[in-house]
Amino acid sequence: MNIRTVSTTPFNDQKPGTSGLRKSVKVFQKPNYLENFVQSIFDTLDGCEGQTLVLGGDGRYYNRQAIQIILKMAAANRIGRILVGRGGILSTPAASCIIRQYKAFGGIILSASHNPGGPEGDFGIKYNITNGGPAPEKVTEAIYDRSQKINSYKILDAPDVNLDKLAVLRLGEMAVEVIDPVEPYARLMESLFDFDGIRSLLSGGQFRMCMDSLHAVTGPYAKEIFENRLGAPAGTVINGTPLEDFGGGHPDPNLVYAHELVDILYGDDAPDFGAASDGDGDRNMILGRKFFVTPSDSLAILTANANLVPGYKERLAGVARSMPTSAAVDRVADKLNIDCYETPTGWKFFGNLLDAGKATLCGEESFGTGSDHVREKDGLWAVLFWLNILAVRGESVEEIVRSHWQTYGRNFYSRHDYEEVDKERASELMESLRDRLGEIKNKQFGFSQVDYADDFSYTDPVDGSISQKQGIRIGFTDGSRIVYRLSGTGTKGATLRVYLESYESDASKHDVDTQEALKPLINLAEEIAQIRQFTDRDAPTVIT
Ligand code: VG1
Ligand code: CO
Repeated sequence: MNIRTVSTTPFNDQKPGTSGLRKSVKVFQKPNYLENFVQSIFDTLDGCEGQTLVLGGDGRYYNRQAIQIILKMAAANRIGRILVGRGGILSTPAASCIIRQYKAFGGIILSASHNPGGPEGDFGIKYNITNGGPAPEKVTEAIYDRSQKINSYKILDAPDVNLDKLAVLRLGEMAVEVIDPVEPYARLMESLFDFDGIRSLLSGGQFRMCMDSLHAVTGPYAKEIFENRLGAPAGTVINGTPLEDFGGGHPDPNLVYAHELVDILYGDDAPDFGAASDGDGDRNMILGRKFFVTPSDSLAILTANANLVPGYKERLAGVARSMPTSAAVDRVADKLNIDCYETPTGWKFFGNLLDAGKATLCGEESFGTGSDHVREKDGLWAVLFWLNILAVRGESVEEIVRSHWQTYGRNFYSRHDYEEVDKERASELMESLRDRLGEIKNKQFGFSQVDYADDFSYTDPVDGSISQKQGIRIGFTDGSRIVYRLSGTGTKGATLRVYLESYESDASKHDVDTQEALKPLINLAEEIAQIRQFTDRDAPTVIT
């Protein structure tokens, strides 16, 4: 078989964002676009020749074509072996799990996560390192630098590989193993949770759950785990067949986009427990009967109850949360007397803390929770963690959350997103805030006295690397907080995220609607940043 060297020229927009390179499918279909980025990855990886890589994606449109291209390029770049999920499928946490189990050199994951799919939707690609986690910034920057100088790529002339049958094949000199995408992951879950206890809960006929896979990658995983291994009735998993366009929806597990599940959990005769996951399976939403658990609370509750779960009993070294995530978990860490780390947004910042054994559980306000079992956030893992707690405590989701608030107080929390706003105006809004930080620092707004105002900068406690400009935060003396940052995953215009948080210790005031409780802060966020003026919007596009 013939290895071809194809000449090419750089694309100036291949800088990875919060989680890899994300663009519309149309951009990825441009001649050489995918190839340039993939060659830049291979060129950047020192010593990848002869090594094993893991490859798979969330099954969205263009997944199969991209996999064929990447396989042929890997063979031409002298990779030794590729483990690819059957059908080209691997959820992001399963890819992380497989990289670790097989001690692979790294992996390439194809996903645009919660962004819509299909020919008019988005596509994405990211590289994960040996620990199974997203490449840190120094690697993504090196890949980008390379992409700006690239002048050729290598590809093997060969027929497409059959991805639909488990097999060990050859592609030129390289081995291709088509592996079961579910089994290694399901086995890992069995090692962490009390499957017997959860099985009694799910098959006892009393307790009912509904898992919405939103036509995305977790369908086969959820069916195998909940229905086959844990005995939940058939039909527990809805929208469980991965579709290339996710049935036309946003595979984003929140109250807005997972509306079918929300209708079921808020309807008559609602089940006891509901959950949803996103496009690539790393996010989760947890619902009780007519009750929503915020992701920030979920992290705090998992931490507070970790001793009830076999895989975590008496072994929490510390916890970590992204900066915009609420401080609910900080209060639990305080009580447990363990460290709590605050990192920039994006799972790549947890990698070092997990590797060094400084953090055991991690979470983000954006419906992401996970632990040191892999190096990605993990949607089904969070669902199983909740089921394990429910099986042991025998209380409802709502009872568990309310008693948590009783003990620790409640952190009211919401995120307001302004999607697809003008890029330049959004940057101007951020610049204007940055310019005024000194002046905002000592200000009094009505009853609210500013405690601190800064642009979040993070120094990694393990390797000392510094990440600056990670979001403007304004904290008030009563513990409430506003954070502004621009999304690094969107593909159209800019997305402004405004994160709002206030704290209430008095349990008699915990029943207030979140948006109501945050009203003064929402008004303040507008007053300080002039969001309407800069975005030309009267209201956020999505509130979570
Ligand atoms: C968003 C979330 C962030 C998450 C990232 C990737 O990033 O805010 O918390 O880690 O998506 O999640 P941004 O830059 O748009 O705010 V996923 O499920 O896309 O891998
Ligand atoms: Co995701």
